[in-house]
Amino acid sequence: SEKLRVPEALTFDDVLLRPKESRVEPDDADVTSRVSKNVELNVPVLSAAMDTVTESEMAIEMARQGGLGVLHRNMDVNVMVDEVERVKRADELIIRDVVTANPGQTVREVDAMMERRGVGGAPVVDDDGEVLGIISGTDIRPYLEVGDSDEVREAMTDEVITAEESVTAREALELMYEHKIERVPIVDDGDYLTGLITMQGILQRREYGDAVRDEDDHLRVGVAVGPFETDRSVAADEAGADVLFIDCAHAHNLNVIDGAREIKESVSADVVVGNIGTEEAAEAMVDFADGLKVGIGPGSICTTRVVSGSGMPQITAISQVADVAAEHDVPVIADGGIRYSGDAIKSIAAGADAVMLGSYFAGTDEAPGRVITIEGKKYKQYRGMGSVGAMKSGDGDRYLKDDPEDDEEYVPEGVEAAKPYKGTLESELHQLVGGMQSGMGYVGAETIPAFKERSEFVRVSSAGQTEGHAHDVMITDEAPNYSPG
Ligand code: RVP
Repeated sequence: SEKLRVPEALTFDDVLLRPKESRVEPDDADVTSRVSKNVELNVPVLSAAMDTVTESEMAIEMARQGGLGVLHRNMDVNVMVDEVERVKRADELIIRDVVTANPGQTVREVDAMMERRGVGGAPVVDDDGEVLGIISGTDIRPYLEVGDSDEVREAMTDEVITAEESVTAREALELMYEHKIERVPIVDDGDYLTGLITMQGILQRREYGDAVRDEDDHLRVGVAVGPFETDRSVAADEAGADVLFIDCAHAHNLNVIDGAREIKESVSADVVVGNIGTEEAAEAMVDFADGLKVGIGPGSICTTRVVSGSGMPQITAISQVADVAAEHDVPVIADGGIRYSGDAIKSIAAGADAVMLGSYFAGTDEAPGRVITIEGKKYKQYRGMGSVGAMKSGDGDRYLKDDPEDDEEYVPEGVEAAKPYKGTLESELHQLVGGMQSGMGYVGAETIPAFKERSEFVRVSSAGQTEGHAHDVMITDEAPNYSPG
């Protein structure tokens, strides 16, 4: 029958990268890439928009490490705005929420206040915010010995070194060295306080040399929005979101595309549309999308394929979408099903520019949720956004249902689960990216674009698959990047 003449579709375990002549050492492989037309990443990795994976804590750490966190949308719009602002405020060069002292306070009061707020010094301002001086623990100490009636105005340093808004980190640091100070108040042209730069803040930023920042030097963040949530999209955009992700299990739905188009017209942030898994779906949105996200059913907690009987194995899905996207210079994100670093780099070989992971990061400290102990082993909760639990605690229109209160109404396409506790995101990412760089070394490509060009797949049999895993041994020590599936 015609109907049974079906094309084959492949996934991660069906293929391997063909090793090629190389002079590329993994450490030298450059993994800079793009997530959308206007947003570059230093590490081509995103954390999934799931309520057990990405809130501000995860997003902050992802951006610091060079990737991008995508905030989930199981939260009210005002909470989402707060979360975006939290990411934007983290690692700020100029601190806005400055602890200040008043000239009439006693040194003892200021000492207690600085202790409570965890700062080592404070600009002294009058009631209008004009900078009169600066006071630090060093200024206070001798006064504390004498008595507690001394006023800040006597103890403070009144020749304050200040800078303007436009100051760079380097200039601020030079001022600090030159004047042997640790804090530089930022003032406007009337000498009114607008912020503060600290030595500690600058040094902390230096630790994150790979951090991904926007034009204003704030960490970048992605936000998931429903295809019909124009209001949420506008709010996220205004709060400073860099990329909006239309969050939909089947974006090749004409209503969804209409909604996504409307959102794209209402915001200035990039808009990534997904998920899709075919050429035709890509064709239907390349004209307006700033990025395409691929994945119909590959997720570890996803049951879409068994529940609906529909889906597309991920390697085929990525390459189909990428063929179309590349012609229009639209970046592609491979979302779901990545268990090992090898799967991630195979995704790039198939044509993706970046990868999105849920399960891989769900066990880290930065993921929301508590560590639970089951039979002496530590776990963190991890659930599909189409699971009953997640749908009940959100508006759940990724997997459209009528009455959110009625359990029986749900036809879930996801499960609720747990992942072994993993420690820091930084160490997980180190393994993931290190493995991807190894893949680039085996193929002999020094950059992501070169790797996409040069990589080739070979087809693997089930015998080949078995050979690829640890076999015929009893594993005695856990490897940081491998556990037998
Ligand atoms: P994984 O990394 O394999 O855990 O997959 C994560 C991805 O699974 C998410 O980014 C999302 O696309 C998809 N997902 C999330 N919830 C569900 C579901 O309930 N079916 N699927």
